[in-house]
Amino acid sequence: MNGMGEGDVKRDEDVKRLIAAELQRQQTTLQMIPSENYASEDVLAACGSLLNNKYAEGYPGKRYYQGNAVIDEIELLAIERAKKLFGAEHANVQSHSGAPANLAVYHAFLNPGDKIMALNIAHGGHLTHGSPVNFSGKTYTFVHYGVDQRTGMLDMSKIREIARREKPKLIMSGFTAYPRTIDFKAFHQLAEELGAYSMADISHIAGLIAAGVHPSPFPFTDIVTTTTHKTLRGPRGAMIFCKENDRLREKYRPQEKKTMAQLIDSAVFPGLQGGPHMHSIAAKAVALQEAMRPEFKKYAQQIVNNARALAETLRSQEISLVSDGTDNHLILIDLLKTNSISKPGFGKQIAMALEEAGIVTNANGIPFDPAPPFKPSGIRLGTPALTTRGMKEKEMKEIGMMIGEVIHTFDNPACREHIREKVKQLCQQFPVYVG
Ligand code: DSN
Repeated sequence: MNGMGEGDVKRDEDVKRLIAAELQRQQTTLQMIPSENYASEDVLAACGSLLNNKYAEGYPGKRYYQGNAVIDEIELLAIERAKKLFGAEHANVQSHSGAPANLAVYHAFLNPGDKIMALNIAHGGHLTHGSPVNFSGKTYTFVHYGVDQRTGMLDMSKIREIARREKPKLIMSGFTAYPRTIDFKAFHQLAEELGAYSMADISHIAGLIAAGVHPSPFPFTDIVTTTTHKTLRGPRGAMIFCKENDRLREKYRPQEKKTMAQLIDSAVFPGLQGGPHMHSIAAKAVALQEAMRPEFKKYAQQIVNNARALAETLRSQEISLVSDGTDNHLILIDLLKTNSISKPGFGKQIAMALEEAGIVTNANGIPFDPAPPFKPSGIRLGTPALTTRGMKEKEMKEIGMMIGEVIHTFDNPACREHIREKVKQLCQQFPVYVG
């Protein structure tokens, strides 16, 4: 390109080769990490576009730099589509990722030391929901609820009991490893009763909510955060939604002139971030429009149908599942209660064995896991990416049988070779990124 010099050709070839190798990996193995997906070619094109080049600190119509007329249109389009898709009152589309989105919310509404109630990380919460090693746990006072030990599910009566005792300022729902339906309304009602903010981090299930296959928190929840690249199938990034008006202003900030929306926007910029990533915002706009199409509703319903079919197959092979099944896109295998393993701390080894067979999942803690987080006793897996490839219940049954075989023959690595072959054949039948 003119004016750019010859550059380091070797380095360019290195990265090209590695991207080609990753493409092959994504094409020839089963991507079953529930937070991953295959974004469309249009999303990837926007992500890799020249919008990368533009700085645009500020918000549409109020930028610090010149040259942002087109950029304003792009951001407004993304905002409008985000609000329309979810039925939200206000959307901020600048957040770079899920962790900073949550940080921005805490920063907007809380003071250091304020109390937040969220799901225990070991029971399916996220790092930013109060892990002691994360900014959230270091800055705010977290009280955690857990799932019921017998059912593996949330028990709202216990959650109410903790909340009434602890009186948090913000009550959080939305999780990263919870396979069941979330009663967002019950969480919001509890927050209303206690004069707390309600917040839902819907990163994992945003696509399911957009498509109406999981109940939505939007009609009532004060603040909602989501990443854009999981079930929503967009680019890496995040969005923050809120109500226009702060129902708790009198209680917490009687002198405050700003609306909730203004508090969120200024917490994102200039509070936390500098220039927005406009290539990513454009890609969010593309993904949001894709999610409005009727095909996306079918896709999201199929994700759930596939997860159910997979869960049934796993159970039929005596593989124990946390909560005994799933209502959404993910499944959590309990290796401790699976007879052929029955020992704590085997998640990583099983995840590695599955990867050798071409099935990519992640080791994950299970509720009440006696093993430490780096050596957990569970496997988390899900169906969003396989469903994007066009796989249906029939393939889920085949894959469930293969997963069962890897787990039950864990001590015999030779068994994985023929499964790897089957996986390759299955992947050939459902090609991805070939256009
Ligand atoms: N890493 C994401 C997940 O896998 O759920 C959450 O940030």
